[in-house]
Amino acid sequence: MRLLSSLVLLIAAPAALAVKSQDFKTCSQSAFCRRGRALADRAELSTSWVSPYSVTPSSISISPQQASFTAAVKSSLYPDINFGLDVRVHKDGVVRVRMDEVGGLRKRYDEAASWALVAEPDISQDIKWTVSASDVRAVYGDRKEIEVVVSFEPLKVALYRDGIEQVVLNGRGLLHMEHFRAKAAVAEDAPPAADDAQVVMQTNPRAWFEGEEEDGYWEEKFNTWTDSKPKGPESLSVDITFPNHGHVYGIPQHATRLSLPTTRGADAHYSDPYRLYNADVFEYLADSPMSLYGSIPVMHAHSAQSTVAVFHAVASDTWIDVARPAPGATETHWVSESGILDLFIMPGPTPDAVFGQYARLTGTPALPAQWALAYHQCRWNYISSDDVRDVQRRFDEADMPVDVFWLDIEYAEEHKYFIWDKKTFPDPVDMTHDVEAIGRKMVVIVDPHLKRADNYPVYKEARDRGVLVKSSGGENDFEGWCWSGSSAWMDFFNPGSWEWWKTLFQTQPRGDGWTWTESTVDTYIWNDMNEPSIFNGPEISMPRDSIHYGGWEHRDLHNINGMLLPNLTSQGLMARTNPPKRPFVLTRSFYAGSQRFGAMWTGDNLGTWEHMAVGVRMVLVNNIGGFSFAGSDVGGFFGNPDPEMLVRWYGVGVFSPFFRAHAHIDTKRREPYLLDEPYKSIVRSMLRLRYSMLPVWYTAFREASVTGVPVLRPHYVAFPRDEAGFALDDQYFLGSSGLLVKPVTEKGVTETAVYLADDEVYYDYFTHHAYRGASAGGKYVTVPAGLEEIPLFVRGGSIVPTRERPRRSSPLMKYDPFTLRVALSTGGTARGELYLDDGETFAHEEGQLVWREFSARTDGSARVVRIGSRDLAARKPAEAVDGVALAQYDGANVYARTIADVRVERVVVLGLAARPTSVRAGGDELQWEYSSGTAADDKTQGTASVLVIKDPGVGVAADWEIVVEA
Ligand code: NBV
Repeated sequence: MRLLSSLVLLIAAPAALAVKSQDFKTCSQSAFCRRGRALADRAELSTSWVSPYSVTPSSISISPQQASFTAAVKSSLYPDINFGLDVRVHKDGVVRVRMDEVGGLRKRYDEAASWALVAEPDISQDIKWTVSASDVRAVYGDRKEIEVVVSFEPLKVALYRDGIEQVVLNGRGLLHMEHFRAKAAVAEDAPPAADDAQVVMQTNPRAWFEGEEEDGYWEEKFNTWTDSKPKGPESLSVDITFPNHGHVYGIPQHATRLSLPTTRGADAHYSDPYRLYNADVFEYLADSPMSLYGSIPVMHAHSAQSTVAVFHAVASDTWIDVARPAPGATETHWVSESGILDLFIMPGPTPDAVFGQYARLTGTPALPAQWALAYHQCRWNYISSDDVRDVQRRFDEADMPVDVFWLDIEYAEEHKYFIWDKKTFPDPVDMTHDVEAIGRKMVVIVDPHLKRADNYPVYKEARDRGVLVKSSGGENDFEGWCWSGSSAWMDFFNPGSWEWWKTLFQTQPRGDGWTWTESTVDTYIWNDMNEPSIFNGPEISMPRDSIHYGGWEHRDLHNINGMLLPNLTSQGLMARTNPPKRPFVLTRSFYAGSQRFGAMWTGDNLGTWEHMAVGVRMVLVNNIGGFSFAGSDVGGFFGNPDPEMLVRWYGVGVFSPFFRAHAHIDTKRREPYLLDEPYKSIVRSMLRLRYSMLPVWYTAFREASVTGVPVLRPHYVAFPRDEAGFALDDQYFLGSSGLLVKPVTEKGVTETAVYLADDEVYYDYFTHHAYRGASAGGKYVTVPAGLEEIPLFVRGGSIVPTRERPRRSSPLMKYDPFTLRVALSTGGTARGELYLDDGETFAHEEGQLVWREFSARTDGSARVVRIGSRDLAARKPAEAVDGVALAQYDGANVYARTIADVRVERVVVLGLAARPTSVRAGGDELQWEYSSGTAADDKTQGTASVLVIKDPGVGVAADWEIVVEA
């Protein structure tokens, strides 16, 4: 191990080990960010500042269908430069505002949306723009409650709901699309220097607007790198104000609070803006607005009255300032290095509505294979086939379930991905088959850097096809340094790479090219380092003047670059079999739309309590950004967590959508079977808890994959009107299940405070202790949180389906019976859902599925409780975001028949008002036990009554009713 790790350290360029904050730019080290912030400062100081941009009224052209219009935009400072504005309203009320330079010296990058959007959105049929002397406006919505107003002079776009301003673009006059210019011409134009800002504004407004100096226009240095900027300045600044929303969330990925702290103004929490520039930040800080591995330029703005959101489809380096000029109002300022303005305004008015609107734009999360929701065991590295077999054996001996074993970069000979190092992995296919014996899977890493070696077929074929990124100037293939030494990078923007890359994953030989014959159709993929991470590059990434297909500079598309690898890889995995199986690809880098291709994780976290806590928040914010399938390395990537920390980290992982333990090569082995007692048993119970709840996770994922409403839901999503919960980010709900969890992320804790938002009963999942919330402003309750306890509650009114037979892997649970936990509300009712399908193919898209609704109703006298199950799929044929109707659904479908014998083996009813006198199904008296509990009649503060009905003789996929009489 030691030997291997020092070898790796040698291979890694020294730069990789020296990465620190100083390797990444601050705003003041980034010329366009400096320019953007300076403009905001000048505008702030000036009393007479007005934006130079205006719409030319005579140019307005409304489309024949009325839903969109185009117009010419001018800047009073540059009358010779032309801009075009295009505003359209989608069928679901989303407003898209695009602005580009027209007929300029060059073309701005305008393709970000084409990668992010799942399809070209449908345009509304319900819009009529009205043009007046000062603006163009449209009113729409069911109640005609929404109004969009585009003011001409200065250009301003505002969205109102019920007459209240929701979103305002350029209200502060910070819109600036730096037009392309010729170097010499600008130099001649250089404004005279002056000290007084007001004087400059009057005498030389251009200088006032753009700054007196050409700050970093044509070249920029950072540390030892020089960025040649052949295109000159082309940044884009826009202010977006939410005058009536006091909280903003989103713009993952940052290690910070869910409700974004301010970055500007007197009370600014951070001094730098939030940055979106995908980067491999070594040992990242647990509380910082710095950029991390992925970027989703989506921001929700929320108040008790409404939720709105914006999505800016821009792919270049972007800095976002957040200020709170007054409580209940938020100002933001977005500055991007290049690209067009392509802004989607989502009118809400609720978080769920926004999720649907965003999902219609960028797609819902793919429904994962069910095994992918189980436990994953990773490490850098399991060093040999025998090591993998040994780890598997030890999990089995310890009676700990696990579904997936992972191989990091050391499986690959000289880090030539796909190529097994036969010294350590002499029998990869046999090893994989051994893992697959009880339905387990292997995940193997494939990074986007290709070793420049003629004996590496993947590199050779990519080079010969001309599908590698070019260095500045566009002549030669770009060369950089990564794990594989001197490397080249795939350019997935090149369509010539697409079909070819997919063929690599074929497990059968192909006449005209290399394929991965030493893999199986159950080998899945991990894409790392795809920011891209380049050890000897600026900010550990690719020089911005590198050239991609179509002549675009890397700076134009940096933030979407990382998304293309998992996109094509997942397609490659699907193409291996006919019919296809659901792919699984884990990606480190991501962008808006990445949710369609697999899972993400939060990268190289540290084994500290702070990182554990912020990891929970980062996963939550990723859910807000539409990317539910998220997790952080359980245990922390760096460091050796003590047993207490490791146990708590498992508690976090059990309630993360993606649940994987991982560790750096220099850490001690920490597979959970190595723990001593009592830790080992605690982790075993936690793993079993996750497995028992796979039906809940799967049902939540299915809902997200249809509606876009995320799997993890923070309080503002679950209770959008409850102000007291808006800043909460350490507890959350799991899908629509009614499960509320608060993972413990602090050392030495024995109890914790949990916030209950409403006047409902919440039952402790394990002890059945009942807690009652409060109607106004919610209430905190103190709950036990010892090391063996995860604070987990079922909200009254929920029915939670689980499978409680301990198994070694999730495929072994396929025919296991179910337990239903019926948590009665204060009104004596409950409901829940269960979604099932084969868990691995796409047959569900043809209606091969089971989707049940469970309900409990209490009659007026509260003496009879009827618990029933009915077919939900038959009743809700077109719930989907895109109307993916369950048209072909038939209750007796082939899949449903395969589980016809799967029973409900236990029904646990919490909170019955009185001891039953009889419990019957289909007229037969059932076996049951009842304990009356100690809770008062209002079901609060005490142990709830528990009725356990044993083996009620009902099928999980059948219609039935159980009648409980008191
Ligand atoms: O491939 C090695 C690691 C991997 O284990 C980790 O999960 C990634 O985030 N990888 C980064 C490369 C470098 C780590 C210092």
